[in-house]
Parts: sequence; structure tokens; C-alpha cells
Amino acid sequence: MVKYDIAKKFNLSGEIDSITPYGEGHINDTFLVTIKNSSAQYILQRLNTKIFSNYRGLMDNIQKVTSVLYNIVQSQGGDVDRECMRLIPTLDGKSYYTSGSDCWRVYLFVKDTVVYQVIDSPDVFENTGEAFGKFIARLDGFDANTLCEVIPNFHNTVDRYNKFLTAIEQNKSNRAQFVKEEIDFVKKRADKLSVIVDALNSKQIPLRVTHNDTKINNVLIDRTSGKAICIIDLDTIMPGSLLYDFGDSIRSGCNTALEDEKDLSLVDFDINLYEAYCRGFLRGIGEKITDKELEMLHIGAIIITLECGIRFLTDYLDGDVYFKTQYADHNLVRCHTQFKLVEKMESQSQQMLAIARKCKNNI
Ligand code: ADP
Ligand code: GN1
Ligand code: MG
Repeated sequence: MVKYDIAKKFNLSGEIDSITPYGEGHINDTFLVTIKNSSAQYILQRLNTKIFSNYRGLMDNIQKVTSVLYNIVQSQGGDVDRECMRLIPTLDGKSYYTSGSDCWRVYLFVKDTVVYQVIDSPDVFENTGEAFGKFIARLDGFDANTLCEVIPNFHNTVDRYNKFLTAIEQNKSNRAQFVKEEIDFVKKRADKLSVIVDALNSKQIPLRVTHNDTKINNVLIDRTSGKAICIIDLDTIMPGSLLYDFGDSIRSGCNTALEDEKDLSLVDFDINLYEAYCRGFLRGIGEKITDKELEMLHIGAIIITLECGIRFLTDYLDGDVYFKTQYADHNLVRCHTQFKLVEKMESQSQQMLAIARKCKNNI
């Protein structure tokens, strides 16, 4: 079925004018839909059902979470069309449409916003931190058990490490011999990989409802005010740790270059941006963060960056079957930027901890 026919299955406000590819996500196929003689616009997405095989559970999670967020934004007098994701139902009232093995959904397009691939303003990053902090605080009362685990072990870094070892052994792409240094980089850090998983299992930190994919291009920034108004890409909302959510924004936002920058001399960890995000995040989450979580924020940033590098390297070894790639070594290039950031953060971890404490005290 062509996209046009798929889009017509949804309750759009008029006749479709155009459907064009949109955004820079690594997972789903995203399109902007415009309507004839109208300013209405929508986001049409084909979910990656190879990755999200439990798309029914995923859409059920999104429906639950978006309706809770809608009520909160409304009760706080916010603009529900811009500050929360609004699913558009199909003509027969469902939240998605399936055609063969494909699953499609439509959201209202949030207008007059930008997404950043690289952060160039501490203010914007502070606003982003505040939005993600608020997001977790708003979902604090939400029972994590009512959500399904969309991708089991998504941020279980121990499991990620085991999958990485399997990928080396299987060497499906016949590339393992060319990435010995990268493999050693990970193996040297193997004993640190379980720190968050252990803290969750021993209940030193709470299991919460978290976003799990908080990279900077998953938040819409108001074009005029620079405020982070809407958190998007809700596919991986499920029980998790706040440390990963905090960490993934740091991984993506404190990088002075793109995630796939080939010139590693341009890749650095910007500690001033770290401070800006910390300030915003801690203001947004308020009293909901525990002392132990606060003391582990920097660890969250290091571990998720390492995890992300491991995932890119694993996919490189597996033959590029998970992340969208544009050229042969794309996943390896991404892995290199992540490992460089890991080193940079490791060498500044004590400053990172001191910044988190200072920001908390200054709220
Ligand atoms: P992926 O899972 O592939 O990353 P996303 O849901 O993040 O897909 O969407 C990809 C991009 O599309 C986003 O980075 C953003 O630029 C844009 N986008 C997605 N949803 C909306 C929306 N409701 N309004 C405006 N832009 C959106
Ligand atoms: C993917 O969907 P997107 O592009 O926002 C991935 C994240 C990675 C990220 C790395 C479901 O995020 O986990 O951290 O790429 N999403 C999924 O850029 O695997
Ligand atoms: Mg995304």
C-alpha cells in the first residue's frame, strides 16, 4: 500500500496535499503530511517492526502515557497541541494501522519548532534539561507495572555486553579483525558495566517510568523562545532508570560535534554544557530525585555513552542490521565518537559529580 493510501486511513482534517520524508531518526520512517488549503500538518510514521516486534504493546504504552501527560498539561493551563504528543486515531478509532507486516501511526505535527543535532546554546540545553526533568517528575506517580517492556533489556548494559561478545564470536560481517582496539576498549571497562543494573537490582536507586531515548533530537524546541516544549519519540517509554535518561541527553548534547563526526579532533565533551543541563534537569525534577541518583548522575552519562558505543560496534560486527546507516563504516564512525566521549568524561568524572552537587544546592 502506498503512503498516501495509508495516511487516508487516519482521521485527518482534510484532503492530503503532500507526504515528504522528515527528520533524522535512526529507527522509524518519518514523513510530514500537509493538507490541501489548510495549515494542518501531521507526522506519519512507519514503525520499525523488526525492532519493535511488540508494536501493539508499544502503542498501548504510548496511548497510556500521552493521555496522562495530556491531562497534566491541560490542568497546568498549557497548550495541549504543542506540549504533548497527540496521536491521531484511524477512521475506526484505533491508535495505529497495520498493512502486511508494517505498522503506521499519525501524530499532530508540532509547528514552529526546531530540533538540534548539535547544541550551540547553553540556554537551550538548560531548557532541554528542565523539560526532561519535568517529564520524569510528571510520570512519577505512574505505575511502571502497567507498561510493557517494549524492548527487553534495552538498557541492561550487562546484557548489551554479552550480546557484544556474541557478535565478536559470530563475526557475521567478517570485520572483527579490523576493530581489535575498539574491542579492547570495551573489554577493559567490562567490570564497570553493571553498576547501574546492580544499583537497580539492589534497590539503591528506584525503577521509574522513563523515556529511555533522551537524545537531543527527541525534544522539540520552540523556534522563537528557545524553550524545550515537547518531548517526542516515546517508543521506548518503559520501566527504567533516571540515570540513563539524564545520561543520554549528556551523551548527545555535550558532544561538541555530531554523533557521526569523522574528524575525531572535533569531538569533545563540553563541561559547561554539562553544567547547564544539570541545572535545568535538577530544577525540572525537583524533589523527586533521590540522593543516590544525584550522586550517580555522572556515572549515568558515562555508562550510557559506553553502552551506545558498544551498540554501534555490535551492529558493525553484525553487519549493520539495527541502526540506519548511510555508508559502510557509519556504525564504526559513530562508535569512535562515543568512545572518545567516554574517555573525556572519565577524566572529568569528579568535576561532573561536583557540578551536580552544586546545581542541586543552588536550586
Ligand atoms: P525515530 O524513532 O526514528 O528517531 P522520531 O519519532 O524521533 O523517530 O522522529 C524523527 C524526527 O521527526 C524527530 O527528530 C523530529 O525532528 C521529527 N518529529 C517527530 N514527531 C514530530 C512531531 N509530532 N512534530 C514535529 N516534528 C516531529
Ligand atoms: C536510536 O530512534 P532514535 O534515532 O531517536 C536508538 C537509541 C540510540 C540512538 C543513538 C529504539 O534513537 O537507543 O541511543 O539511536 N533507538 C532505539 O543515536 O534503539
Ligand atoms: Mg528520534
